[in-house]
Amino acid sequence: MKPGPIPPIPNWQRKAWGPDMTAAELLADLYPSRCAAEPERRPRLDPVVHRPCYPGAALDEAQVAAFERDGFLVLDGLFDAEEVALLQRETGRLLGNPAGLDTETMITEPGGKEVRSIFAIHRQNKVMERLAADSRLAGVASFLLGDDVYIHQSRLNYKPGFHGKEFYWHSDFETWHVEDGMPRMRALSISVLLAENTPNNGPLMLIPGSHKSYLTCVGETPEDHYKISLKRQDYGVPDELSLAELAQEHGIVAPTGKPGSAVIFDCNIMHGSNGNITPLPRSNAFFVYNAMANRLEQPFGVEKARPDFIAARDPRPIAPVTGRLCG
Ligand code: 6CS
Ligand code: FE
Repeated sequence: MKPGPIPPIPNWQRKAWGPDMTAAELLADLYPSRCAAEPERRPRLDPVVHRPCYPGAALDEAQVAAFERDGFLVLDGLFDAEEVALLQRETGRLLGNPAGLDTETMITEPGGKEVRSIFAIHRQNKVMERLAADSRLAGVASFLLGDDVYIHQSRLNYKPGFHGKEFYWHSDFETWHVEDGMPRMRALSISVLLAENTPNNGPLMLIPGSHKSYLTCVGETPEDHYKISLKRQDYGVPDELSLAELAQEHGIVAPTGKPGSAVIFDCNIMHGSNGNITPLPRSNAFFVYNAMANRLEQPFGVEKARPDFIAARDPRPIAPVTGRLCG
């Protein structure tokens, strides 16, 4: 079924998106952060879902409504056992034999040698490149973002047993806007579970509904901030009062699931994860899909943009690939 026409965008969105923006508005920073003495809770100016649902769309009406309302959606059993085995073999190989990887893409745990993340995995591994382009991921992202999409960032987060450290609360968009130059909230992450995410081994925690508020942060971004923030983020993290208010209003959820499931989450949802002191690793593959119309400009809050392995600056639209990963 061909997708229906994208409806004309209402005036309030046209102003934010459309061709009749004034030069001043085009240059305006609509999501300023890390530039005031006090944190603020500002409204989201962008839609969450950029295209109405239609019969045969990548998600059904109920899923679209849930994602719009909550800012995240769990897709259980997206990949079958054979595909999961392939992904687990590949990630084990990458971890066991990092020799062929670009060393700057490998991030170790703070104060340790354990691998915390490997970035740009879709550029360094053929199986991950195929996974990133899979229609069950890229096709869903393209539908929700109402545009062709590209990979803004990919990473394997290992969260090793016993030593996996936490990821403190944050909005990805706040960082991607301030440090990478992502103009608008028209991006999303998809985490593919490669090991069982249990309530105990540091699953992703989310505040449902928090994606509709923009919490500005205080504090000036240090030079080359990514060299520490990818290990432990101390700037671009919200204040405790705002966090407490959001958690009070919306609660906190920690979706768990079997390997092969996926969690889609909006670029601006407040999320984090606890450390992992269980013997079980919590490894996930994350792909960040950005709309081609939302490709990076100059960073809105720092002089120097982050390196390309963290934030792609020469986007190529993905042609989603259908069919199983292992043929
Ligand atoms: O700075 C970033 O882009 C990365 N940091 C976190 C904590 N989440 C998003 C992304 O992986
Ligand atoms: Fe994040």
